[in-house]
Amino acid sequence: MARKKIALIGSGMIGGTLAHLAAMRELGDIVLFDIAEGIPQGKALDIAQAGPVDDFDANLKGSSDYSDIEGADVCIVTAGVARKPGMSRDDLLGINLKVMKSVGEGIKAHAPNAFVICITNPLDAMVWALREFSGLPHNMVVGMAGVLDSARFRHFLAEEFQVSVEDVTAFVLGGHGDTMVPVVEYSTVAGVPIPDLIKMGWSTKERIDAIVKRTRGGGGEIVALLKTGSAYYAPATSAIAMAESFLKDKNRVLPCAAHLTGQYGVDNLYVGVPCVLGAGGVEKVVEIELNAEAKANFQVSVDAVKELLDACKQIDGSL
Ligand code: TXD
Repeated sequence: MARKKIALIGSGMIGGTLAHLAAMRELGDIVLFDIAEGIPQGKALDIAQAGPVDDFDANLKGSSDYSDIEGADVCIVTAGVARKPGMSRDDLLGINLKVMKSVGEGIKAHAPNAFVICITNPLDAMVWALREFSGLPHNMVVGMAGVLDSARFRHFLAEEFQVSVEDVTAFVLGGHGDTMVPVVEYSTVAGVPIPDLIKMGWSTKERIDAIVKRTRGGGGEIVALLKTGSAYYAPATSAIAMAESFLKDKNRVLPCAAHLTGQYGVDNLYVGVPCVLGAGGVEKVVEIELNAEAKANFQVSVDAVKELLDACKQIDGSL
């Protein structure tokens, strides 16, 4: 059986980390693509030279030519400009929309059967635009944000409860970052929901509220510390979990920015919801009954995404 092919469009901090993780896990052969001269080739060679030490077999190629992504099974898109300190995700809109156009056209021409994971910010708008420009089926194009946001939430909760991160699950909905909606009733330690843990004296509502706030600002906290660029280890790890669920048909239930067609009362928008990811891409959207507070917060998120899409349509009349 031929190896799977993974195309990484954008070979910056997240793209390079994705390549390293995909190679170490032997998910397939890897093409690093970038418009920056020499970067994808240099990273491909560097990671390939880790293979003999770490015992992984993967062919890695760096390229600035879309024909090299031909027939890719998975494309992970990080191409664009990363957020700098003081810059909001939305400031990135104009620049990254143009990037999505060229990437979408490249995927359409060379990897129309791929499962596409978009990471570029502002995420919920970029994944929508990328789908439009690529013309791929909606179930095969998703955005990565929820796995990262829920991982941040789980990390902070595990610290709060002094338990292993393995046993903390988090249920998050909505847009990336600022407008994410953690549903605490469905977030648990080994199946015990957070409200019950509060009743048991493991934490307080105030402390959980502070954790939710910190999670929403999790990206900005790292940007402020790094000073140049944004987070990349956890974002790359999160996208690899999604790619792996597709490639191995694992049917993992992961929060993704998915195209909604009426679920949660939303039509024709990409918003973060839990999805079953398998060989068919998004195989199912998990739709739960929301309480009034979560519903209101989710609506804020949906409105923010709508606003971004309107701005995209203003910039590019073809959308
Ligand atoms: O949860 C999430 N979705 C995110 C999103 C979490 C963290 C960071 N997030 C966003 O991912 C971030 O705001 C950026 O929009 C992307 C990529 O972040 P990264 O840290 O990898 O950015 P880099 O290092 O600047 O890499 C971007 C690369 C860089 O090498 C450029 O030369 C390249 O993109 N680039 C392009 N490649 C191909 N084609 C075009 N047109 C292009 N333009 C720039």
